[in-house]
Amino acid sequence: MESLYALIMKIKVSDLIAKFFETKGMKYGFGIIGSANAHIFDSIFYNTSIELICNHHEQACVMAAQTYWKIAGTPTFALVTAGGGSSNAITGVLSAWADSIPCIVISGQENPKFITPDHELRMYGIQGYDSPFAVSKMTKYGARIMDPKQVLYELEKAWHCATTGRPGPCWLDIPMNIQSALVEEDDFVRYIPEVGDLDQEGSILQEEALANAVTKTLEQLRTARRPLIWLGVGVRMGGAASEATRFIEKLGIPALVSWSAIDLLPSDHPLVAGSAGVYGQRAANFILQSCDYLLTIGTRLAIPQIGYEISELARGAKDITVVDIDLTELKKYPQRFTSPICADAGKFIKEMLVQVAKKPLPRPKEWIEWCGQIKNRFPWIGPEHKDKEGYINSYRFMDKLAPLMKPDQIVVTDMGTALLSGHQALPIKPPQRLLTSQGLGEMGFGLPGAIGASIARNRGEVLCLNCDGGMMMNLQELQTIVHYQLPIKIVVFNNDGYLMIKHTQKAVLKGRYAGTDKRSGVSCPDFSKVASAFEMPAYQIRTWKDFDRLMPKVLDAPGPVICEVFMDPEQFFHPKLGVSIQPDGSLISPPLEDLSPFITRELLEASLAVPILEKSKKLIAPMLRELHANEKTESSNSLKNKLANLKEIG
Ligand SMILES: Cc1ncc(C[n+]2csc(CCOP(=O)(O)OP(=O)(O)O)c2C)c(N)n1
Ligand SMILES: [Mg+2]
Repeated sequence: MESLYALIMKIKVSDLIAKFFETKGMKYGFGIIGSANAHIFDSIFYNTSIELICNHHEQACVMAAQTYWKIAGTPTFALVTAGGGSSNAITGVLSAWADSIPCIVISGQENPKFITPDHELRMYGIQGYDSPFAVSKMTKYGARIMDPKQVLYELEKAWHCATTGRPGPCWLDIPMNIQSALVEEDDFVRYIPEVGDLDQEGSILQEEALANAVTKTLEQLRTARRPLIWLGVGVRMGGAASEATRFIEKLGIPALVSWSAIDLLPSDHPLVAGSAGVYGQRAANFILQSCDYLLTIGTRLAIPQIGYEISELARGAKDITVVDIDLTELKKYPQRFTSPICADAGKFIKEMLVQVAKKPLPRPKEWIEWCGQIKNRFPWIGPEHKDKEGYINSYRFMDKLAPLMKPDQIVVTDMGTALLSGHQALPIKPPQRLLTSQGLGEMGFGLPGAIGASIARNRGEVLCLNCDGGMMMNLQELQTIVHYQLPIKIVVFNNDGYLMIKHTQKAVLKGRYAGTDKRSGVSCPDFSKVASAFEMPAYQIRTWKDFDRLMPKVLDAPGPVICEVFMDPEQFFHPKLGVSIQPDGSLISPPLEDLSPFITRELLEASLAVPILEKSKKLIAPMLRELHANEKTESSNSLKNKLANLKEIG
């Protein structure tokens, strides 16, 4: 009798895991069952209030966990089984790692008696392999739990590592018979954070050191003639998203946003300069290259943002201050990052607000005016985006879509057209959100990303901008959407295959297509028929008339919808940093301000507060005349006159 009582007081490890997640505030998790994780599935399903969303591919579970975190603001878990179940999750884990997203992946595993600790065996028992080791280069912390008493310790440690410092995914591998073991509650080992558990913890500036770094930075902003701030998603991660607009207004300094921080500031704010980069907005790139002091906060300044030639980044600025929580990122380009500051972006911004309230900065009025003129001169939609007969241009689509969006619209994009047009031409106003996979850039992110965001809003509405190729990489998730009746409006840009890669083939392989369209090996199904197989309504847009008639219906539909948009299968993605082939066959890699299609050298010169580079003068630009044929030279001259004054003061 006594031993039976003792048994009842013991906790099943899988129940402890489920309770742990519940106490961390998780309302939803994502998973796919197998024999190796069945105990945990059962415990979460029957013994907690957490709803387990069952995807149809493990990569989708982790992708959904990413957008869940972005919208809910709290991490969740992906629960996968052994073998292929866990290896399928790896793309999602790498993607979360690249984008600094906290989540916990739990994988089921073969029983310990088959496991060798030294990685010698390729496979353990049935389907087992060393999954934490396999993902060790893309997780902040990973462990296999071989002792049931260690479960709580490992969960607490994984949570701490995932959510502290620069966030990221953690992975716990739990053998089946550990999941089902019974442990006395008092026997569970607890985790107390230790120095050294997190890399670089000691390097992050705090309190007085942080305040001093802020004072120095404000001095630099004070003395600059053309100061510019570049905000990244670290600002949101640091808990300062709600302060972002007030921040730039209090400082009174123009600001760029990285692609992952587009939804931090209203695109139409007079101080918002847009997003610069290889696929940047023309005005944003001019402003970046013209500033004389650059302060970046919470952005890792990836190549798509800063271009290929680091020495040419913000080339009008002698000094670049980079604020990042990750010391390694700060050491990336020592020749150009002249003042690196290791700090939490949110804390840095909050301290700046405190100090600037005591001692305001002078307003760089002429510079702000100049930035405004450049933005007016180069709107996001230009002559390069005109529609081709029979098709609608994807950039114009974004422009027409924006006014139809809801004030709190969540937009999730896949790659290709959806990513580029979505990030170059869709205006966003917080609390609207724009989410995608930035670092890994994996096709197929759109559908699971939309699922995670919708679930985070308790089955809320999401607009998913997708492409024919991207749809096919996680098509099975349509059933997850239908099963949970998620009101996700899916726009599919249909362009006969892989348009982005067709352009690569045009640029470097003389336009020989291989594996990029129907004739060269890749095709996509009729998405209206796909929609009907999943019992979803379908719409097709080929003209602006269709758009006006159908798009409001798509956006107002109560449930999931697929809407195909037929675009030119050869449409350009513009503007973009390209290369220029010279008459002698040599290649010139233009600087960041010189985006394609090229503008006249005269206009380029007039649009910069720094002299144009010699190599820009050499570029031959067949599209120049065509693009600016109807522009009167006076307009460029008057801009030049207006700017001349500023150049002198700069
Ligand atoms: C998982 C994955 N496989 C391959 C690629 C390489 N890739 C980048 S864009 C692209 C084509 C995208 O086609 P689609 O989704 O239809 O967009 P489009 O460019 O046609 O608008 C490919 C194959 C990738 N980014 N991700
Ligand atoms: Mg395509």
